[in-house]
Amino acid sequence: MKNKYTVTAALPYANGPIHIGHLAGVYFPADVFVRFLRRKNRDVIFICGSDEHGVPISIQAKKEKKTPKEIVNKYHNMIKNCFTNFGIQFDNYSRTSTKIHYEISTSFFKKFYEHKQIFEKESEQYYDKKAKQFLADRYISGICPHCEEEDAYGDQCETCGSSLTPEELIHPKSTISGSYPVLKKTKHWYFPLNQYQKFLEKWILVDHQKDWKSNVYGQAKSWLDKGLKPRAITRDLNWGIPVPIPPPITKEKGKVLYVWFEAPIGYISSTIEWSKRKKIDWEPYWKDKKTKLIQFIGKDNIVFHCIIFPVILQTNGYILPDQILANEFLNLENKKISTSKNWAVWGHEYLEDFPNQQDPLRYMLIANMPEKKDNNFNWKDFQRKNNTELIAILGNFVNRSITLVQQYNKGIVPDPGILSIKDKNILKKIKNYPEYIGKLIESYKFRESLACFMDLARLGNKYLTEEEPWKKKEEKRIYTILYVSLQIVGILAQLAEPFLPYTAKKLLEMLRLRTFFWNQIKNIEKILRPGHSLGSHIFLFKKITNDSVEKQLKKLKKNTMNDV
Ligand code: B3M
Ligand code: ZN
Repeated sequence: MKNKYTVTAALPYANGPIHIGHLAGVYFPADVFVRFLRRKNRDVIFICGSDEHGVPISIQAKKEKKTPKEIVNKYHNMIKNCFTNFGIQFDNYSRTSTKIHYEISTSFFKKFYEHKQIFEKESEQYYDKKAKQFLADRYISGICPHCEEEDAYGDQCETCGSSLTPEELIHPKSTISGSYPVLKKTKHWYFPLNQYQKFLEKWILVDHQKDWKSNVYGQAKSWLDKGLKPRAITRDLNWGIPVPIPPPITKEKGKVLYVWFEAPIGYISSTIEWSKRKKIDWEPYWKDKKTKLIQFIGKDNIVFHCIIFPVILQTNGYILPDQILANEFLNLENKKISTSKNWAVWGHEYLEDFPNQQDPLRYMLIANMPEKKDNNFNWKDFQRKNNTELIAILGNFVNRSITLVQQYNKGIVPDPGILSIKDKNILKKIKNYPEYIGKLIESYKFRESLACFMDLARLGNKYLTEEEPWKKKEEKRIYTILYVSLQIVGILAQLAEPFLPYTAKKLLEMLRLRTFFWNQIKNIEKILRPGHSLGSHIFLFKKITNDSVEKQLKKLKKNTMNDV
């Protein structure tokens, strides 16, 4: 039996559409990785879904004057379509409002409760008497004790960046009613994370010091260095999964599971949903020691995936993640992407403005992925990458090769004839690319793997330009050059899919070629055999004009002006 891979991508909050920061940070790298594993014929499932609970949803509902349910329905569908339209191929895209997720997440809670692995504690929290509700940190604002900004939130000051607790705010007020909140006693269930300090230290600091990315490792370590404290896993909110309290405590009302307790369990319930649909056992994907769990997450999700979720997994006999991958942030035109300021490029709007041009954005965002440090998206750069890389290198090489074969040999792959030393070297060299690129993807170096793919296109382009078949007198030599070029086009067609799935499809169609498993490619003597007739020519990319770039820049400016 083949070893299994369970790959998860962070469940996006269904409180707004997907923007380029999400795509570059989590979903494109995860999709590249999974597409590659599938092409290696690995047994892999790719799991995601919408995160439909938590304060971000209630806040958006208030803002849009809608119910939380209406909000999650609206954005769940938008997000799901956006992923589909960008070619992100999840095996299952679920949502945390499903019955199955309620059952699974509450069963985890109940088990902790029954085994006395969680405890109750009373504390004082801010309460809005007017709105008759406890206030989540985000619902409290006040003066920042550090920079004296007026509108700092109860969890963070967006002006100076300090993280805060509501008690630290000077003159706290409720953002719901504007009234001054009072402290009121409330009871919650706590997870004694401190008891798992040793286990986590061994698992993270000893087992994964070398193979985790430094941003993830560093954040996890700093939590451990500070010493873990018990953490509440319930909240006083009226939107969420009700705490499943067995008899003696049924009087507790309005308490829900903390979203960061139940949302990660959503990966499991989404897998179970998939397994029911596919009639395949889900347990080996989460419990077999040989299965690799790989989690792609956002930078601000690190602690939950490195500290809280692993404890939930471990105490229930599940496997622990092998890798947790987070990127840094992507800025837009040198400014922080901000949903509230509408400073973003939204996935669905991009596709309206650039229909059928998924791959240029995938290319741009993979090439500029903020792997080690924050990175920047700007429209001019997008235009440059599309026009001078995708079109001028990849597109140009493919285009020239195919049209020349049509012109000189009726679209039929010619015989190689007599190969020069240079030809032989090139034919040998291109066979190494599947392995080069594969190794980079396997070590999560997505930018480099894409650069390596483009090197292959460059190599082909250079070969054709240097050999100038159109200037050759001897027909046989022309055939040889076209044969060699076509082999390069063939390998490009085989290797493009993880990065540029739409382009790969067009390439394969144009060549009338089927896909091979990644490891087979190097052993195939001739990717395109002499005598094989090619399909008709398709243009791979469209030029991005100055006008369309100006339009995008104007749109950004207008959005922000409207909003302020
Ligand atoms: N919904 C946070 C976010 O969208 C969150 C991730 C949950 S993963 C279980 O940034
Ligand atoms: Zn501040």
